[in-house]
Amino acid sequence: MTRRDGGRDEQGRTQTLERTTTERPRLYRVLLLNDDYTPMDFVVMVLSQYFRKAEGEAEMIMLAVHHKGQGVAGVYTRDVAETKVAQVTAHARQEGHPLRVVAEPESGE
Ligand code: TYC
Repeated sequence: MTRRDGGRDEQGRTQTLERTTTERPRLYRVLLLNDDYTPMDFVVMVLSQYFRKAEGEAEMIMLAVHHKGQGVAGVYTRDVAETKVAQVTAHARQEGHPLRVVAEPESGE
């Protein structure tokens, strides 16, 4: 909903636009990438602490990443996804692990 008049009336007063529909924000997948050095236990800890996965599911996702090269840790709005990428990357580096974590938009691009 954009207006050529910049949302102002003839007197230059700001106008209000009513909207009856809402759009859902774009969602981003946070992906874990496999590497040869990050310990399996650390990846399981990441999945349970940062992505709230139960122990069994965390182990399944970690093993799927280990075997297939990458896997989805969770799906979030952009800010949350980027924050998790930053937090997990910082934690991994602090422990000396090369774990790579990235966010990508859910629908293409
Ligand atoms: N491949 C690692 C190992 O054998 C485990 C691992 C799993 C690393 C998932 C990263 O995203 C990852 N220790």
